[in-house]
Amino acid sequence: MRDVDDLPHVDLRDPDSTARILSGLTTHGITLFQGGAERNDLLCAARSLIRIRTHRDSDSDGVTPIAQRAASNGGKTSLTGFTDRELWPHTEGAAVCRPPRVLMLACLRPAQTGGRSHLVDGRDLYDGIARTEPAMLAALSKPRSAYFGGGSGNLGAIFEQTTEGRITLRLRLDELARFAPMLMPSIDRLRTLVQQQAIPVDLREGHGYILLNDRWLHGRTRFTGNRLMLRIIGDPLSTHALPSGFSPAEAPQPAPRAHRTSVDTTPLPRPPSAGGTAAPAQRWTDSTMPTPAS
Ligand SMILES: O=C(O)CCC(=O)C(=O)O
Repeated sequence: MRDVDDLPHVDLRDPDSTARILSGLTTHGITLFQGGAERNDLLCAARSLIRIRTHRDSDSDGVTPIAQRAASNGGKTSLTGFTDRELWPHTEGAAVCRPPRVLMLACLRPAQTGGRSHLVDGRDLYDGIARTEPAMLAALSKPRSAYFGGGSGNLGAIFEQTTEGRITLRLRLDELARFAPMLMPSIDRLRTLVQQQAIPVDLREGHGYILLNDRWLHGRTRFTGNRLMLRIIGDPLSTHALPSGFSPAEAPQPAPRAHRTSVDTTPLPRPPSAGGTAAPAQRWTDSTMPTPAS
């Protein structure tokens, strides 16, 4: 497994930091940074790279403070970010049609205990599965097999191929995810792989990461203390021409016939909000969940 020292690092105060972040995003899909203890420094760095998206939970400049909020513990999964609870590695905005392509997270105040970031490279995940478990890869790439969100979520596949032949990853493994019956045998295995491949990172004050959200998953462990992170999401400026997702080590292979016939390939039925009536593959809780922004 890779560790944090294998990933590109940059200091936001360096004059060539934008170029170095871009280089890290191009080669690794991620760059870790330091020197980002001020909100304005983060905004400045973000604006040189992306068009910032504002959303339900952000301030008007697009920055979202991630801290425990007194009113955020009503059990709503889409608000778990604003508690002290663990967040499993996930894609930001997995439930929306076009998740933000880039996510930036900076630590303004570390936790007293815990709150460690967990980062998972979707390319390593994909390549590992492709090498050893092609039937599972075929299942995870099946159109209309994974639904993320509450009443109005997104129906697609965990791994999707782009028109350029690259692969994008979209995943969350909490109560706002449900999967076609054919995927269920693969989901426990996938959960194990995500856990095994998570790179732990202890972000100190002013440290953070910027990553391609259609390649990397991000999460954190539970924590104590007055932890404060700032999150910015958006899409690469067109001048940077950052392609979606990642190139797999090998072109996607069809699953061996014996495996292909052994799985139920029924696609996920339409979600109830879209008029479907079939039973969910996993506990369906949208009656208690608003449309999530994260
Ligand atoms: O608190 C963190 O470190 C990550 C927050 C997060 O994953 C989110 O808000 O989606």
